[in-house]
Amino acid sequence: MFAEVLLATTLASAPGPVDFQTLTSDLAQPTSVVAGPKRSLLVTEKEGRIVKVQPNGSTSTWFRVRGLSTDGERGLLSMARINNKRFYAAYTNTRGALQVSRFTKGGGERKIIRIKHPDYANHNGGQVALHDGLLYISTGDGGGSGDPFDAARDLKDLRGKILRIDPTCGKRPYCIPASNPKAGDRRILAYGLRNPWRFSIDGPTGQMWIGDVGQDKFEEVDRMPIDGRRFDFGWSCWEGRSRYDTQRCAGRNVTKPVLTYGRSQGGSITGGYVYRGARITSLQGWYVFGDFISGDVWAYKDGRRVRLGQADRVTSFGVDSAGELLLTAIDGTLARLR
Ligand SMILES: [Ca+2]
Repeated sequence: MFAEVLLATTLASAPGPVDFQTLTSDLAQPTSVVAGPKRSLLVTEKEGRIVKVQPNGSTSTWFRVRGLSTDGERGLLSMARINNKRFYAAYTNTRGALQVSRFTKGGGERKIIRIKHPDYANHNGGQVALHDGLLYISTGDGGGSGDPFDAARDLKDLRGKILRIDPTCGKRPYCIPASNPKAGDRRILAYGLRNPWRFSIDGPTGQMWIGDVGQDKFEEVDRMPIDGRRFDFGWSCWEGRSRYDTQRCAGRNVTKPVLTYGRSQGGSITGGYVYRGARITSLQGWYVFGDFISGDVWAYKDGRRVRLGQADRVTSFGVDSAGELLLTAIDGTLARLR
């Protein structure tokens, strides 16, 4: 009896469909959204513009990142706000490298770190996130197909990774946090990734959630604590829970994905956020993510996945100043989940 009540309660608490309320559809290939000054939102566009969106949906140019390449998957890929004037951004420079810089509105660009990526326009990673003063950066495996440089497992190569650095370090562009892994290249927090286009850090649990875009068969969500241990997520030995290149498996201690899905459900994962807002009670504590190809948006928690709705060509999720979720789509839409 008690178990049945518990089960019923658990099932009843699953989130139902959510609405995607369009705030504006005037954007040009938006790639990410963050909370802006006051109640505004800041949206990065692929071509380098950062757009300020007011609560009433009106838009204005807030900043322009220059000197980037925009072919294929390249462009201005994400930003992390420091305050009303300063922010970090990740973009591909004119040589194709992933450049992470600190910008000051009305001021200059302070280059923090650059990861070379000259061969292919795809798999640039490109998420930046600021958490407890440290900067987290995702990088792709170098592009092409099948990890051609065998970069993802290589701890001497910064591609196919998530890095953590301290970006405020006196005269140096950055330094290595004392809490980072002790062995090898200490900047590397996670490896064995293919194209971790979007990741997020859930403050209350101290977990990082990574959406890693798959090769031919499987999209995946990975998860790790950000306590300074380094995790290997398997690429390109594994694609999801399936062996991909058996020549690249030796000596690895791989952490399996939290969830995977195949081509019947999508073809390019867009990682999201654990919902910590107040407005959608049933969604609290669920990880929300989507798929760029199928347009499905799902929520995941404790082994369960439910579909929330449809958002075609979703490029990113974001969180506003109240903790509510947003999404951007490549057709120019910024929408609020509610
Ligand atoms: Ca993996």
